[in-house]
Amino acid sequence: MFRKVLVANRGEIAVRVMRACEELGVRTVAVYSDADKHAGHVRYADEAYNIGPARAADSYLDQAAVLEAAAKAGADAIHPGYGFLAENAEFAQNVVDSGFVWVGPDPDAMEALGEKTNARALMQDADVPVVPGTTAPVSSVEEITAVADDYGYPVAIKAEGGGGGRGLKVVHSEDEVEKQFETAQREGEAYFDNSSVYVEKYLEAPHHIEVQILADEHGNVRHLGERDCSLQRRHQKVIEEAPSSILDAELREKIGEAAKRGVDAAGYTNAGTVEFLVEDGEFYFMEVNTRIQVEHTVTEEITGLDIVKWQLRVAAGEEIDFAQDDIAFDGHAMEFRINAENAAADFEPATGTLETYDPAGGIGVRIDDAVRQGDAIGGDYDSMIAKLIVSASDREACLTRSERALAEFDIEGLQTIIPFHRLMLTDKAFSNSEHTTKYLDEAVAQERIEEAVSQWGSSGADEAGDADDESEEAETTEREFTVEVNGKRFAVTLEEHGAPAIDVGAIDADSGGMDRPPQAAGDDESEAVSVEGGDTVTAEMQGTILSVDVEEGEEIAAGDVVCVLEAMKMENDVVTERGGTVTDIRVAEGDSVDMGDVLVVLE
Ligand code: MV4
Repeated sequence: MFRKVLVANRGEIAVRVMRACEELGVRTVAVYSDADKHAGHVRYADEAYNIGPARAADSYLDQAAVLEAAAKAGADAIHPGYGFLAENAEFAQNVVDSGFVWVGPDPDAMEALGEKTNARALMQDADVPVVPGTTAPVSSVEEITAVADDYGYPVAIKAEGGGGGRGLKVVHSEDEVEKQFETAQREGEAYFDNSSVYVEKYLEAPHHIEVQILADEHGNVRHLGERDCSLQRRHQKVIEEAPSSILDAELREKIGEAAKRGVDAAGYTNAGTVEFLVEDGEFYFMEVNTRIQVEHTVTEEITGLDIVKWQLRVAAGEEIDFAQDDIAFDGHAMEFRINAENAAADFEPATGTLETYDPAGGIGVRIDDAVRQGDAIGGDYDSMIAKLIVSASDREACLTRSERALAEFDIEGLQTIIPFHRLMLTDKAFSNSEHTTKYLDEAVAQERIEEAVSQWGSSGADEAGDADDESEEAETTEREFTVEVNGKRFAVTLEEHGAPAIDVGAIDADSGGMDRPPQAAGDDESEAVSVEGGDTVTAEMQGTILSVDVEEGEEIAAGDVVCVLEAMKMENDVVTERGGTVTDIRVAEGDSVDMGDVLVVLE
């Protein structure tokens, strides 16, 4: 086993990986951006290195800085978590070439599966059903209409480098083909630097079923069962569960074996997920995610296996010590992403301070998080505060226990998605497992969401920043300080005897005495989008412009969507708070923007 592992990530997944290291007797190294000096993963690690001198949101993507920290720390392996560099085959190869072990699949397998038509061809050759369509990029309108002639409309045009819904265009009739073909190519170029597209028959109401697999370097491949991730909003998973209610034992066995055949053919090692669309009892390969996923937890709960520990063991060359038949699926588990989002306002990200953070507990409840009360939320990174994972003997018991756990979960100071989860637990389609991937986007009424938020929403969401009212005279003068020496972090405790409490200004009573970085404190801005100087719309976070939805000279009204900003895999509608005439558009599709950048000027 390794001696020391660097985790090239932040937040709950970094802590999740470090917990596995701890149990394996492996020392842990964190990297952090300036915005994250006091973040949970930094607090958890044995040592931590600053890699974020410039643009905070980009720090975790700075390959050279990560490798330099690993060398300084004397780490022998790098775990990428999910997001950031996790599916970057080139980085994986750089890690290996720099003499570290990559805790993930072979870089060549990552590359082979990252190209979608390549993955489709590979799966088809391995006898894994794929959605009918092309297994090579298309270069003409005729190739697209040919697919439609064979299988009928609608068809989907997808970007070769795509995934997560970006670069996906649905075509309902022949006269739309040319326009959507061009749009898909343009989007592929803008988001993935690759204008190649391919075509599939479009399934209208599929379930999203994904199979967890684990493979070692000795030729052993296992599947750890499936997860149902059909409850999604605009391609963002909201609730995930295992097992899926729509598979019977026979289909489960078939889809599990197909996933194993597919990754085996790709020479895959480590953990991974094979995504399928399932419709009318048939399953079709969609894509492979070559990383640990957010929702791996529900599989761990029903199998009793620690997937992250197995990632580390397999990467260290150990052999899987259980047979496929040894894996039992026990009970039912659901994961609820606890996002800082106002579901009633189109799920816009909420920012503020965790005035109260009191997670659920008790039997069947697991919390994966990296925050504590007093932390500032929002702005720099994605909006996930924590994951609540509930397990019970069967789905019905799991639903009941989830209601209990979500009612217990107390977050004050900013709005969260908890009211929406509680609504789903009372929802007939969800509780009967009738929901498909279309359900959230098309069939949940806005009034029901608004009602849920007013019934169960957080208080104090609009009063963030009044921490002064709550600060009291500290009884002890012992305080923790963080010292950074040559880019390495040390915790220091200072005690001053017989002196009054040190006045630390903005620090609130519950924050444990640790100051927070000013750029991460959302205490003067509880809205996701701000209008500064009364006539500009600015970016509230660093990201990429997916689309510009207004034109110069256009009259727009308060609440109109100005553009769509992608940050950390989230698509965010940027809305204007006041109406006016668009006089200047400062960004275009595909542009990178920083927090505070002006997007559009109004008059
Ligand atoms: C599809 C599809 C139906 N038919 N492909 C969305 C994410 C991207 N990875 C692929 N996606 C889809 N591809 C065919 N041929 C429906 C979707 C889809 C979807 C898939 C999984 C979960 C949620 C979804 C929501 C909308 C569309």
